[in-house]
Amino acid sequence: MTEATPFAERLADLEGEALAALAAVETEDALEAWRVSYLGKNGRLTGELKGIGALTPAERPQAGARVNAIKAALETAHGARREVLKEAARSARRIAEAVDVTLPGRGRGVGTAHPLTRALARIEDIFAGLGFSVASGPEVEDEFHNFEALNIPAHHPARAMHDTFYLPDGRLLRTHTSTVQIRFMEVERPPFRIIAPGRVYRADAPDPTHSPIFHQVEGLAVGEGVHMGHLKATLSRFLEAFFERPLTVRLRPSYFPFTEPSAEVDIGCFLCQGQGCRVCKGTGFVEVLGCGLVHPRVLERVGIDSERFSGFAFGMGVERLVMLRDGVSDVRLFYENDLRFLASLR
Ligand code: 2NM
Repeated sequence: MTEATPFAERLADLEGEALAALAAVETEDALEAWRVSYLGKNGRLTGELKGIGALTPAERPQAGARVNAIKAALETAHGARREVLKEAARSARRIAEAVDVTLPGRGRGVGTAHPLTRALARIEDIFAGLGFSVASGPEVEDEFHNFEALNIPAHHPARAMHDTFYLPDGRLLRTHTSTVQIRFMEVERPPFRIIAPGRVYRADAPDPTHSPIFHQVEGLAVGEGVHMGHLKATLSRFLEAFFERPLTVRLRPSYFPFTEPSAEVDIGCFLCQGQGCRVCKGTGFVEVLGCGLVHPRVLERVGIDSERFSGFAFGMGVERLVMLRDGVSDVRLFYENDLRFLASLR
């Protein structure tokens, strides 16, 4: 039998069509659909195998052999196509997962201390250079250490509920760190020089210049013959070191219950060189802290002989000093944890 029978021709067409379709298969799903369509139980080639029964007995062996040969060829082609697709998938994954080792790394942000923490450390350093050591004490206090011992009488406006946070048991959150100095003087004898840095609390509504929590550094030096000259020299040295420039320092008479005499300390405005600007409100001077000679009653209250000893004291707001030095216009920025602000300060 040399002439192609219709059956043989159909088989040849089927094989050609199957191989062409296989070459167009691009996905694993399409490959499986192809296998089911040609080689599956109800597939086209299986259908031809069943059709052999309709041929004459003489034609059957050759036709059967032909179907089996095509089946083997299609199976081989299917296996080869599967390998091609798998390799293409592997290759695509390699490209997708490739690491470009030439890319610059993502920088790790390096943390720093909070600007107020840095300012406190700087202030402590400067005063250490002037012979002061650091004292500390509790933030929850009693009325004696916060008011009475400081010569602030029972009905003084500073004691009012609207200025002071009281606890239900009558204790309070310290409104200044003078409490620490009272506690220090209760147990130590002069001469001494100390500063008391720390958090203080006042029942103020927050605004650009008020925060219910802020930081103070109060100072105290007690000895024989301590006078206003020592006070002014100490504060001038401190202020010029802190602001890192020569300054005009002015003491202006004032009043505090715990010092006599008392003074406000002004510095010549370094923004306008005394010409008058928004910061100094046209006066040429900016108030930076309060000070005075410790009231004899305060010394006597803690058992220090005010005939023999005298002392100077001062108190400053740390936020206020940093705001002036670094041009910060709102005290609340220190507590909002906005890194754009915090990292912008030196
Ligand atoms: C200030 C102003 C003036 C002060 C007084 C004392 C103490 F405890 F010795 F009496 N400590 N700090 C004082 C004096 C504080 O702050 C504006």
